[in-house]
Amino acid sequence: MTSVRLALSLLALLVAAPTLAESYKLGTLQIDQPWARATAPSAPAGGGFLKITNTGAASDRLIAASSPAADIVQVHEMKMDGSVMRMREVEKGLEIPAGGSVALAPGGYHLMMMGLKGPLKQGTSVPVTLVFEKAGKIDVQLSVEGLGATQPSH
Ligand SMILES: [Cu+2]
Repeated sequence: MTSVRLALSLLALLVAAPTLAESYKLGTLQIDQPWARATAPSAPAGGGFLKITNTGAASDRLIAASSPAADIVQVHEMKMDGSVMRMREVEKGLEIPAGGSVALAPGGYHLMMMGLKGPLKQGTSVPVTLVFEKAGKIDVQLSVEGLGATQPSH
């Protein structure tokens, strides 16, 4: 009972909190809370995160991404290689299953912005174009959170 009440009050808090990051709709896809982690001045790359929900009856794939803030944007996955965590580009794009959702979050799938043209500064936003195999293109704004942020601050 106590935990239910706690969960409910947390939920109320979340609902009441102002949201900085937006939600976007593209066909049957919904993109929630796009954000990026601030980078140190000399960092060559930065990570972008968001959640993609597919309310449609057919799966789709995130096949490409780009941003004016970076030379290249790739969709990466984290994989254990023995005892070492490595990341690499997702082959053939990231599947968004019909009726399902995929989270790009620290420690897992992420957008890797490589060849940054400048540091990502907290409180700013980074425009990114996402390209889906079926749904097409959409421009989203990643809100930049603090250096060590593991999730959006709001
Ligand atoms: Cu990466």
